[in-house]
Amino acid sequence: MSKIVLQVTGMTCQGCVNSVERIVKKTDPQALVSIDLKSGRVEADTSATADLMAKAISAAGYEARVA
Ligand SMILES: [Cu+2]
Repeated sequence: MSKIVLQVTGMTCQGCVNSVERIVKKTDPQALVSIDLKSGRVEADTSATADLMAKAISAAGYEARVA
């Protein structure tokens, strides 16, 4: 497990936060994730790479880049 940080745009409400959290957990069920809606900052302790996580989140319609 290592810590990754992503910058995600397109999250506008708690529902979006929940969706992104679900995507992270689907990509890595062991992931510990914390999401700040205001800043769009997504931090996760995960064994998945930041790139893979960003791709999964982007595929759901948000814009995610490795921070
Ligand atoms: Cu939303």
